[in-house]
Amino acid sequence: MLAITADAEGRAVRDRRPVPVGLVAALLALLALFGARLAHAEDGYELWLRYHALPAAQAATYRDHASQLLAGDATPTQQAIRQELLRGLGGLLGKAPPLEDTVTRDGAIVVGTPASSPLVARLKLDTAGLGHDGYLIRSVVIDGHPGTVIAGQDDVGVLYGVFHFLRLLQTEQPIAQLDLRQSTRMKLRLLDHWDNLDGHVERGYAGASIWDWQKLPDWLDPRYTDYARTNASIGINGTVLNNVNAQPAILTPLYLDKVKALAGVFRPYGIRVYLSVRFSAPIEVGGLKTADPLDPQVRRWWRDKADEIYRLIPDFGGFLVKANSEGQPGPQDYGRSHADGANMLADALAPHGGIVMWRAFVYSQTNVDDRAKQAYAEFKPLDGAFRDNVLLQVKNGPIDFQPREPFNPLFGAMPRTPLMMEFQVTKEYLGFATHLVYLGPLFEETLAADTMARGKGSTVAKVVDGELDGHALTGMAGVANIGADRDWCGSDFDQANWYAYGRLAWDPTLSSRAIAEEWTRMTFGNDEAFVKPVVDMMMLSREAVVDYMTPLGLHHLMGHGHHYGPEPWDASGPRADWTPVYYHRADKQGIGFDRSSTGSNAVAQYAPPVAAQFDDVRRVPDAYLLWFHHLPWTYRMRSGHTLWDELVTHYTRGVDDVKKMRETWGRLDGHIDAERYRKAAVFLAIQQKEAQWWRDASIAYFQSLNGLPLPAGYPAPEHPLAYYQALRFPYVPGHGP
Ligand code: GCV
Repeated sequence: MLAITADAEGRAVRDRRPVPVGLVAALLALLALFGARLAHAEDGYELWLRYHALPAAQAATYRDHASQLLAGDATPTQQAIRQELLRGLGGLLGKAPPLEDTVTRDGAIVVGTPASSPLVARLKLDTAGLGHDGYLIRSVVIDGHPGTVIAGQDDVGVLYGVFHFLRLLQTEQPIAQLDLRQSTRMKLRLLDHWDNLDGHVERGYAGASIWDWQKLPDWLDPRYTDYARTNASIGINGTVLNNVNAQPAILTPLYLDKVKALAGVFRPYGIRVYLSVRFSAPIEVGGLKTADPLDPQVRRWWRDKADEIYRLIPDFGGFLVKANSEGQPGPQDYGRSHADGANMLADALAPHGGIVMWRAFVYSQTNVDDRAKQAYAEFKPLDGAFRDNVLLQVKNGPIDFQPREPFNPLFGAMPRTPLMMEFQVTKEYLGFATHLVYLGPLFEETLAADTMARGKGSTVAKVVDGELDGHALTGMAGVANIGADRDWCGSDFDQANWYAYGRLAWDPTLSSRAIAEEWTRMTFGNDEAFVKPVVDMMMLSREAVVDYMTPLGLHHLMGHGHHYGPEPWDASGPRADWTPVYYHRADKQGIGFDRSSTGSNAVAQYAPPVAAQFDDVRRVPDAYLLWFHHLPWTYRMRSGHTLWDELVTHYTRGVDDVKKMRETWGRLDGHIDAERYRKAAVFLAIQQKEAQWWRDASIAYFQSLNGLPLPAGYPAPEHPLAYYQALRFPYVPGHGP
């Protein structure tokens, strides 16, 4: 009998020895498995952890540095480390190096902590200075043999180091002379899922929730492990499982058991679970008559609930709370402050080491003041009033995850309170899943913004990572874009936003371009003719969406409720600050929200030098012009154009940029697998169609107000305004129950 096997390069090899029947069966089973893998070959499921075989020459070089593996398996995290190394090296190099106990040849990879590995201990590395979760990767000589050590102070640090090491291989970096050291100041690096218990994801564009509550706690979908691995690969160390518009049932024993099961899957990967809680849960779940945070019975209820949770999940992270915002209950229902509410929960969690993330996304229907000012007005006076285990979670901008916003004025304004960044990874306002918009530049722009709060260089990143005001409890949250779609995020390019968020949560000073390149190489391969144009395209994409949706500081012009497409004319209820006309304030004469010192004076919430710049129409960056100023259509811009002409130029440039992105992609056929290529091509076509729609509908509407002609050479909207106004979309994903 002849057997066909494969050599390290995957070439078929004939073997003339007889093969036992059992082996044939095993081979057939393997083939079936391989076939199944091929069936899903490039459906995006593997994300950036594909570990597909590297080119033969590159793999051969790496094999010299991966001749044997020394990795313990005494803890679940160590087992996860081993598995990842075997899987990663096995895939990338064609064959994983053997696991051994002693270094016997050149090219060993040694992983562990000084406590878990006598070899690492013997090397006397400076792991203590790495801090929690930190790691180093170093080329060393062990027992006379050159090798590589991946070490941390704790198991999770080692796991992160292993992912970093694999990334070096995936991106084909040299590994012969390594001396890398990585630590983070960001203690909490979290994903916030807006997942409801019925499986619907609020503002989710990638299918249903990945949490199968019905089958939990018994059925642990293997996807949960892949979720944990993927997050660990970018340093994410916590997940808030449910929507901030929280259903009280999550706190019942039925659901807590399910939460416990998920926590068990995530634990080896260094990921803790957190829950969003509804402030009125003591009434709905506890049967009390009130949820007043100063009521002794309410306080006891939360203490008991915290005790119950920690009995089940000893490393439970804590609570995320949306209170007195958009109809959610909160302490103000009882005449108490946000600090009273947060502190009550903090007191319940403190004995167990848990934390409260209290959201600053608060604005009121009855407050007639500029919505952009309300969170600051509410929270700034409470600086210093929160317990030590409370963080205030602040959205990047003062309104709501728009394509571009100035940084939130709370950053830098509350030195005695740890402020946690909240970014939105899901693209609620940036074209959902089908628009290719790489969010790295948006995140980077916010983090690099200088609040000037403690002088020059007081960047938002330094506020958030605690450096500016000396906070040890620090964090970042990203509203997840993950769903049950096979590709996790609704599109392959949206995976880059999950990736970029995680990388920046670990190190907020990273460059978004460098992150895009890393991601592209890991996700699609290292073909230089592909990588460069794709990274350029990604870097262009954020400015493109700003241009075709909301140029020059415009904001909140999208469809009512569902947020799909343009509706700048919308003036419907139930509240003014949910309508575009509230934000653009356009009429026959001009456009823009006057937040200057002669308007709502929102500028005064920024540190004086920033306030002065934003207040001055000649100094405010064009990108924020209509955010802070109301100007005549004929206002002369720096470019020499009138404001109206400039606006039309930007709208048109946005569409042109999408056309360019499409052309770029069009030239890349054949460089990657057909499945992912085709999906991105179709999505780019959708994006072009919708960018045109945004441009044309916006121009048609504003032109109906100002009656001005379009600048020469700029085409008129394809349809009359009435056409765009008549469009209806009753079943938009991510919206409503
Ligand atoms: C979870 C916006 C979104 C809501 C979201 C809210 C929030 O208003 O449209 O869906 O609710 O922000 O962040 O709480």
